[in-house]
Amino acid sequence: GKDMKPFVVNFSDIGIDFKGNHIVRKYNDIKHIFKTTDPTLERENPVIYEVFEGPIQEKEGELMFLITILYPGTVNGEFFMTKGHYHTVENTAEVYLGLRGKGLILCQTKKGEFEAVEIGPNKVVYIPPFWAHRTVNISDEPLIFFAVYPAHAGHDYETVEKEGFKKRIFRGDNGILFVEQ
Ligand code: M6P
Ligand code: ZN
Repeated sequence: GKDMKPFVVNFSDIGIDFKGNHIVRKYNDIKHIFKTTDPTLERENPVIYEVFEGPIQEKEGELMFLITILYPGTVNGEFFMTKGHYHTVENTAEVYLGLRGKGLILCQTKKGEFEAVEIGPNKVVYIPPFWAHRTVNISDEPLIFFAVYPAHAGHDYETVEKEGFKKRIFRGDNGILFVEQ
């Protein structure tokens, strides 16, 4: 806002003096997004991903920025992934910059268009307005990326929960498998 001054966030200080919001999603919080369930994961309830949001107000004119760490693993072969969302203010875009690991961003529109694009170091992904987005870690290391979007965009999880994404991503014998939901 008007009273803000330029500032720097050192994401290598995460856990030490990080000032923003820290969101942690564990397996049991999000297990319904996967095709199958895994009793071992239910018991151990590992962190699937965590998000460190910049200390930014969710209002028009501001830009929210964050770092996401999506851990490696599968639920019976289906790679760990984020819940995924449309923006509540649908006419808002988002940019991702890959920092570590390798993943896919699944994108789809309410009209039924679907695209999967790669994310990783040196890759910037542009998600246009009106496209839902979900991130999948297809590597064996944590997938870490930076994201920025208009701070007033909001998260619409309901539509994705109702309709799902067109495709699910599984570990295959030689690479990855796209499975129609
Ligand atoms: C990215 C951004 C965030 C989002 C996070 C986790 O970093 O798109 O806005 O919160 O991924 O994804 P989700 O909110 O769908 O669980
Ligand atoms: Zn978003």
